[in-house]
Amino acid sequence: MAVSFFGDGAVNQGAFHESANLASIWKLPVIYVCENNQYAESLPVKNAFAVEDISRRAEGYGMPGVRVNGRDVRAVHEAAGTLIARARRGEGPAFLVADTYRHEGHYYGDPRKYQTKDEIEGWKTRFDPLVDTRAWMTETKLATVAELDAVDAEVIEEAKRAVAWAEAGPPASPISLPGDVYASY
Ligand SMILES: Cc1ncc(C[n+]2csc(CCOP(=O)(O)OP(=O)(O)O)c2C)c(N)n1
Ligand SMILES: [Mg+2]
Repeated sequence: MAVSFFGDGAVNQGAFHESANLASIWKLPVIYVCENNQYAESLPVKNAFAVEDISRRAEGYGMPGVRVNGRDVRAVHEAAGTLIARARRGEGPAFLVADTYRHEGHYYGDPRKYQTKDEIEGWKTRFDPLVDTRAWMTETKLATVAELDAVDAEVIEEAKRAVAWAEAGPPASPISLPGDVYASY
């Protein structure tokens, strides 16, 4: 299986359409996952798409298009599971659109003039995947608060170790930059 993640902005690039078409013709086991955070840099989705539901784009490539609440971990898991099983049966690729929202700027220091305060505050009251999943796991006794706190602490330590390791290493050579961009480089 190959799973490709990209934003709503990337869906309007030619590369997406060419890839989706070929993957469908060749029945490749690919899941295209669009994280629709409502903006491509500062361009609102409503100004960039002629369809309200981005997952409808899949129709043109003869593959299933599924729209899901991207802030509901269980809904995403279920939708992805169905599409992955289908692809593993050799039935070809699928397009999964996970609706979400951009809670931080596109870049550090982004003044975010393209979002209104009301919109930002409104989205804060909807699902929060981290908070909601945590609550669901503890309420259904899948994990205890202490176990989840331990996972959080472990991840923070791992990230700190990775940063320290990177900072202690030599600067990367510019010639190595395309190393993970081209398969045969
Ligand atoms: C091939 C290419 N074209 C244009 C850009 C300039 N660019 C950088 S981010 C961006 C918008 C991306 O939108 P989206 O995929 O929704 O990501 P988000 O802004 O939500 O992180 C564009 C057009 C780029 N980096 N690469
Ligand atoms: Mg986006």
